[in-house]
Amino acid sequence: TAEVMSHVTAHFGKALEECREESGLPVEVMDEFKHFWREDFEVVHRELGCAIICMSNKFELLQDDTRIHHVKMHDYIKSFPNGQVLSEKMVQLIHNCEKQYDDIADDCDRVVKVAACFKKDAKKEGIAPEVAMIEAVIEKY
Ligand code: BOM
Repeated sequence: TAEVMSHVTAHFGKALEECREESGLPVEVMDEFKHFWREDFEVVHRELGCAIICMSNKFELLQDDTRIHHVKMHDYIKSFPNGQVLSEKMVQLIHNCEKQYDDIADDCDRVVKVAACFKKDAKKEGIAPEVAMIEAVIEKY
């Protein structure tokens, strides 16, 4: 659900600070990770892909091939309130997007494509949070 996704985003987003430098993502492009879900935020910058890889690595959510580690992603999402109702759907959506962009060799370029696809599909499925929902839980993390 969007409520659960707001918790996951609030927690995951904290790692952006640690990844700002090495990813080269300018503050002007994205100052806080919650804006990922804004209606008018375009998920297009290669550096955002690099940042998502770096952030995911902080929580060991990726395999060596930079695709999601299904078991670890499940466990991560399940660690949030009501996480079990979102984890399967979320892994499914991400994996489905990974399959569509498997031919892109550059990891950052591929991951930003996967992330944009995930955002679009999450909205379609009604599990994309409003930024206000993320703001409401961000202080918990
Ligand atoms: O192929 C690697 C894909 C990496 C995962 C991309 C998922 C989308 C990240 C952007 C949105 C994040 C919101 C919540 C945290 C997800 C772990």
